[in-house]
Amino acid sequence: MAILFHCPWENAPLWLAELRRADPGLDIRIWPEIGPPADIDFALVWELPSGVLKTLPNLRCISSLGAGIDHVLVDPERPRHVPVCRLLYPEMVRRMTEYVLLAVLRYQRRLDEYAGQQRRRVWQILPMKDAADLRVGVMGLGALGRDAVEKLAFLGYDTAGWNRSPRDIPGVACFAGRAALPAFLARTDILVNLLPLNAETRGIVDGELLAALPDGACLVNCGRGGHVVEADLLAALDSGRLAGATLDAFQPEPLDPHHPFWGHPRIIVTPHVSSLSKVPAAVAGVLENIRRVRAGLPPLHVVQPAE
Ligand code: OXD
Repeated sequence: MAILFHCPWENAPLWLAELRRADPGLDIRIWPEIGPPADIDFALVWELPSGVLKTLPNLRCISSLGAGIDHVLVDPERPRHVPVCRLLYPEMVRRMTEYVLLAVLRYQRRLDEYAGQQRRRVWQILPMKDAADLRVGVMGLGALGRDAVEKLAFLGYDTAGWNRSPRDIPGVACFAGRAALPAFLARTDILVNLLPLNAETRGIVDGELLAALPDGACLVNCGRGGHVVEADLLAALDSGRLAGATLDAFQPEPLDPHHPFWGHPRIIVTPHVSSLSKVPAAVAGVLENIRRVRAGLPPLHVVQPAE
């Protein structure tokens, strides 16, 4: 029994060291040097090239190295009977919520405008809105979206959430399904995207969606670059309809050095750090799933893809 490991990130050595520290007995095979494919029962991967998973006859679980599994679902030959799970641990949720709160507070308290004033040595007090007067909408009410919207509600924002299937979150106006999207958008001054990327949600942040937001709205994208139609976003910002965008996910990553997002005065770019992995906590979850799968139990945090 062996683990197939594929991590294209620069912190791959840290993941390996932590896996080996946490369980020195693990047989980890780093793709492409995986030895006999029949040895592999667990795949721990990010962007494993398509076609590899189907060559593993004894595979019992595919675990993403992060919150999203879209990079697994793009493999058309992925064995459909093998469960796909994501990572989910308290620090991941907390880190994402911190990022969302930071972005929302930054818009509410007009920090970027004050930074601009500071550069020009201007002392000028700008009007501000109370949290209760700011309508924040979170798209995607999974574990991350739910925590973020709950904390926003706790801070007093006028919160709403939109999800594929219905959710009930105290203090949050919940909208479900495509038909409810326009009503959700119409009452959203700051739109936070935490949707999973799949065939239904790819390109969802397009000109039509942005036009359905009130004038002067802002976007916070912590989902995937593939959710956003970039030309439509730039057009909405350039026309002034959209006041700002905080973007943490791009397609492809890293963002090309010549990409117009970098230098745009109304865009904040961060390098996919909204919920940066806390490797020891992540590894503890992975080991738990390896143990479960090897004991014949279903892994935790299995995702049923909406393909
Ligand atoms: C992700 C992550 O899935 O960072 O994007 O975990």
